Amino acid sequence: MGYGHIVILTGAGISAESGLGTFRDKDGLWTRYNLEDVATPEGFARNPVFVHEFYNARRANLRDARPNAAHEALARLETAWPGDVLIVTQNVDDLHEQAGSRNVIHMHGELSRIRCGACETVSEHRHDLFVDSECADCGVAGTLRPHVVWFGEMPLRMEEIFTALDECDLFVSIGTSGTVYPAAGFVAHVRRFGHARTVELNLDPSEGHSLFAETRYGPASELVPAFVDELLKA
Ligand code: BJW
Repeated sequence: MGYGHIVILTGAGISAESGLGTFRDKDGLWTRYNLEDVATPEGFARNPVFVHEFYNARRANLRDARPNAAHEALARLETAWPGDVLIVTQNVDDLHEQAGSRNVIHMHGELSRIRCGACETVSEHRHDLFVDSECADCGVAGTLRPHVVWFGEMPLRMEEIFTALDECDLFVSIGTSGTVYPAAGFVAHVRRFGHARTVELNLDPSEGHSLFAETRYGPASELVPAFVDELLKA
């Protein structure tokens, strides 16, 4: 099938087999941490030391993580496909880029970047961050935070994402529980305003599974390469 514009939404499940924990599964991050404490601006204001420790540990895990067969298959698709392939990821890891994907939007930010609250500069930072760390750009101390999107904050590049959703003719959702908006609403948006084939690839049915025209369940490292092979052979 000649899809001109493919949009692929990914979530924590695609990186689970690379050893990065998901949020809501058994043993997920939200079973060990209260999300109000570590993933809201209010939690950061209350206890920045604790939030920095949480993200320092996540950054350390990411240093050892490598892409799995699912990330690699999506990179292969982008290279081989004659039309556009856009990955919109909710993940803050860089495993899509490590696998070779180039057209990636990190709507919830990136673990390897930090942002200064004083000068707004976003810079690469792959090591620990502390409450008294100084901004390399403006020199002010105590203003740096992880460049991630917390609850109550606006996800990044939303205009570009909605334009791509409106234009796409294939929308695939991989490894997300479909519980966090606005990403959880993308499939409904595509069905309402677009014309795309909608496919869910996940370990278990997501919250919005009934909105997808097609669903397949199993580990991403098996489902995604098989799905990409089907697209490339069609
Ligand atoms: C496998 C697998 C394997 C396992 N293979 N699969 C209604 C409308 C709009 C907004 C709201 C609304 N109601 C409430 C809101 C506000 C709120 C929200 O959604 N709350 C809900 C809890 C109800 N949303 C926000 O505040 C967002 N901002 C916002 O809405 O701004 C206003 C706005 C409105 C409208 C348009 C535009 C803007 C911001 C949300 C920020 C989320 N931040 C986090 C943390 C990021 C930093 C960090 O990583 O620390 O993002 S929370 C966390 O959840 C993280 C994830 O990206 C996100 C989604 O999680 P994900 O990826 O789905 O992971 P899991 O663990 O939930 O699921 C894993 C899945 O994988 C499971 O299904 C497994 O089965 C599967 N799996 N192993 C395949 N091997």
